[in-house]
Amino acid sequence: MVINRKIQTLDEFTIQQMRDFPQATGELSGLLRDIGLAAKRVHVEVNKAGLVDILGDAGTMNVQGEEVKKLDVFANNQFMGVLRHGISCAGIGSEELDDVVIFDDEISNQSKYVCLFDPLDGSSNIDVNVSIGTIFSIYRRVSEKGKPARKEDFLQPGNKQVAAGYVIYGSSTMLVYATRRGVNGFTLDQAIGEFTLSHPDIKCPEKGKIYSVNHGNFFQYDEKVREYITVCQKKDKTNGGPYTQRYIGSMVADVHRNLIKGGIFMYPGTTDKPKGKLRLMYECNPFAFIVEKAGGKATNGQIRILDVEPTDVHQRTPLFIGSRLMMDELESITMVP
Ligand code: AHM
Ligand code: MG
Repeated sequence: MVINRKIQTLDEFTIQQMRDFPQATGELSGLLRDIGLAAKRVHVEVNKAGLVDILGDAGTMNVQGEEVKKLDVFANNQFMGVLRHGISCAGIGSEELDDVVIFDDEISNQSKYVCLFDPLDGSSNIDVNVSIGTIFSIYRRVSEKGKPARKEDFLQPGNKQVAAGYVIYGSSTMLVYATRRGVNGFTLDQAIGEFTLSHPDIKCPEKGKIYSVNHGNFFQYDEKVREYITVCQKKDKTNGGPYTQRYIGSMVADVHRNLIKGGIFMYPGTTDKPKGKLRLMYECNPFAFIVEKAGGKATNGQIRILDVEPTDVHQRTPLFIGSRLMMDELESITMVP
């Protein structure tokens, strides 16, 4: 086996970034390392999802008489576990849990950060072998250090994120994260069990040819959104087209592809669900932070996603996100009064 020693692992990379920043305490690197560890454990389970009983309902028994955890419950427990036992996180919010969990122990109360995550997004795709992912978002707490974290630490607008990222369990497993210094992607090298830097300094192309939306809801979207989708369908060689429609139904995979290739992803409000389906804190804010840091844009149809003031950790929002010039065109149609 040839080992490429020039390739940096996730740990080496975050430590290198820390060395460039003498004031850094290493807590953020620790947090990312913890997330990387949980991601590796989830990767192992995702890869054997078809072989074991893990698709069953939570609480059922497998043939050995052991309790079977659904994969999304397993993922939630892994992420919560590493963050609880690490030294950098004072509490978590998860799409899987009704309320935030404040760790409230001596070490956690001294921690600088709180973390929100969707442990397994796109989980309806698990049993059909389609890519799924984990999405995470990190905030510096606003409450007093030394005491337990508080609800207001979690209810901060997305523009206060310190870092955000996602893991995609796809044809390979990748971890992509953004800080204010940029966006970097790491592919899991299964030979050494480490995430290694494969996509340094990711930039979202300023335009692309892909639009991603659930066409099944077309007649439930408002008139302006329908008009934009029709513009996408009518693109030809004379005006930057033709466009391709790609919609996996797994946001991590859809937005990851558009981030790399250029494109736009939309989950608009519908007549049945005016706020759409996606969650502001677990899905939209982290992706808005990543895509903006890569040069793209993200809105709720009216304002920047990152400027939405949250009132509930589970709140939903319409989402439009992607390449800058494609977002500009969308806005020129949908934001006209
Ligand atoms: P989940 O958090 O329950 O998995 O739902 C979120 C997922 C996204 O990954 C995806 O973009 C969307 O739901 C698809 O929804 P729909 O089937 O309504 O198009
Ligand atoms: Mg989700």
